[in-house]
Amino acid sequence: MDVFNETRSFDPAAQKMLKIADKNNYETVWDRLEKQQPQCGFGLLGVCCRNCVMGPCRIDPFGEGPEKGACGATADTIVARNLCRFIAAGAAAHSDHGRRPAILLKEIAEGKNKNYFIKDEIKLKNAAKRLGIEVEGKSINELAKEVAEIALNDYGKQDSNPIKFFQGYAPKKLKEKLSNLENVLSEKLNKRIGIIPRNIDREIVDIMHRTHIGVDNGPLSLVMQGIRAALGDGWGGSLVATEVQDILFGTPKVHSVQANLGVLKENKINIVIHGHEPVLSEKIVEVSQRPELIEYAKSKGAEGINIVGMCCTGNEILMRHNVAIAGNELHQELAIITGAVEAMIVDVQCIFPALANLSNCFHTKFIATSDQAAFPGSIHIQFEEEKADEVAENIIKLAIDNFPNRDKNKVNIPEEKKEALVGFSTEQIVEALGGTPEPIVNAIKDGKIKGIAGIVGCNNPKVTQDYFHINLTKELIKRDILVIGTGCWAIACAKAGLLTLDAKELAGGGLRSVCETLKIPPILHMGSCVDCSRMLVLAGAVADYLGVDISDLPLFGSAPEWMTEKAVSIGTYFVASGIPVHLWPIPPIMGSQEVVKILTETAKDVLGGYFVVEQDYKKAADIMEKEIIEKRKKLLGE
Ligand code: SF4
Ligand code: MSK
Repeated sequence: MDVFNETRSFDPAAQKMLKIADKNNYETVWDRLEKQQPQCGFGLLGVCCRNCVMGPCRIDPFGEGPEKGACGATADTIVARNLCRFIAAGAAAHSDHGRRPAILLKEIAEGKNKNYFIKDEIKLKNAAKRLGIEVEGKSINELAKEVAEIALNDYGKQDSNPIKFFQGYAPKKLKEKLSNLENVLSEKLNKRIGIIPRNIDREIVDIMHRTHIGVDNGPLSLVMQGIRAALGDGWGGSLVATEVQDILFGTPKVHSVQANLGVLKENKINIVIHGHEPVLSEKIVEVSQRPELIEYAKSKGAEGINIVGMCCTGNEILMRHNVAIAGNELHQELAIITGAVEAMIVDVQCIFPALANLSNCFHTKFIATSDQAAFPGSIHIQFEEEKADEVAENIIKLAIDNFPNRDKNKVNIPEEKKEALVGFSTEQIVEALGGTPEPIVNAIKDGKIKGIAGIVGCNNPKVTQDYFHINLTKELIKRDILVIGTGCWAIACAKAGLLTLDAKELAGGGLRSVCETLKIPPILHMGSCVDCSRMLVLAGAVADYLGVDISDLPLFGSAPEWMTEKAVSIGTYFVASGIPVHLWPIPPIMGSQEVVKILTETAKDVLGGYFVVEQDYKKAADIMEKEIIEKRKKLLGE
């Protein structure tokens, strides 16, 4: 038994690969994190400020050192500003992701891009209706152009009206609640407070402006702008990404795929696609199926081409195609260490720059493709939508040409892989329910299901990989709580064999019977990080159906192994939409009692959602279950 590596990862495939890494001195994220210890206490508490060069300043949390920065900023101001910048970066990453498919949709509609076409016309029409576009008598291209223009206008308009995506998709009571809250807080603080997003980009720029030295110093005012930017992500940028990607590449449908490093094939050209945006990965999947490329692969001694995903680009192609997923975030280095990867293709977000050095220990070509993301030591092949087919073909050929360079003595593919039922878009869930949320609502009313938990987020080497994800999920379904989610959590569940109909055996009796009736697993994979918007839309649909606010529903969110700034934005828009959220590890806010109070207490009073931190999965499940039971009782008037 390798106890050391068992504390690093809960996944047997990862444990095996870590052993190989240790033996051969291949450095991984766990090694580098260890070298960072002890980490800076000021940073962990969020009390250091580098927002001007009178600093850096830091506040002594024990009251023995400075209580203020050189400009006079207190710990409350500094923590709130840092939190806002975290949210801004997360919202920017998601929202900028959404911009790309929106531009592409417009170009397709105008006949400027012939490499892509619109796959889901029904989704396009539904989106158009939501956005208030008259659908009758218009061609698909006309509708596509109007939808794309509304999306792009939501990024760039200068008036103060709510963004159209929020107006068209958010449930009625949420809109009313946030609008009232703007008035109440403006009066209370004697200063105008805006919460409803006016423009996806502007709310992010606004944060960067107000967190500049000498602008906004009020913790509540700052946090509210953080909330506004996060709402511009959840009901804006991320939603644009999900909706437009579904229009372009198809709304996911339920199907089965395989998950974990065992999906790499000894006799095939293995290409791992890692990152977040599906615009290139869709092309790679499509082009890799061309007979002439398969023949070319065979001419190099391989049996074919094996495209697999990693992280959220992996989730995007897994949701829409029968493409296996090699792993979640902490698997990215381990995939290379199998020695069987001809090419690791990356775009943006969550990609370790360390992959460049590591791939030098193997024959793997580490190929960067985004103009936004340089990886020193990588091969850069610039992706452009107008040349998508050509770029995809070049990348695949490079991988094929690399196959003869594979060193068979270095190949170690673990056998672990599991079947997973995936593709639970909101549309597929509603279809499984027979076209209305009624069966789920009835199951909650009858007490067969207590409520729903949405789990999101990453891996973080500070937490044993997948341990919290798997155990919390099992604990919740055992307690008759249906679990839905996205991102690296979903991949963790897929690797653990939890995304199957058989997983109902791990569920409580009530949930099991619902799964049997609806023929769904008790744990539903809803997609990538940006697809957290699917959960919002689903929650909104149920709230509107019942005529209540989202905060009245028995829902709870969790990000049990989070690490990215995007996860903070997701958690914040869940909370702002009325869903309480559990987090582990602790976010860097503990240096300000006031900010902690706003996020854990004030938010609960005014939004219905709030944050809670808990390290133990059983205690986290207790907290979630207790709240869900209370909400359910209240909803039923019990
Ligand atoms: Fe220090 Fe204030 Fe500058 Fe921050 S903004 S670094 S607290 S002087
Ligand atoms: S990839 S944001 S580590 S979920 Fe979306 Fe995974 Fe978190 Fe990146």
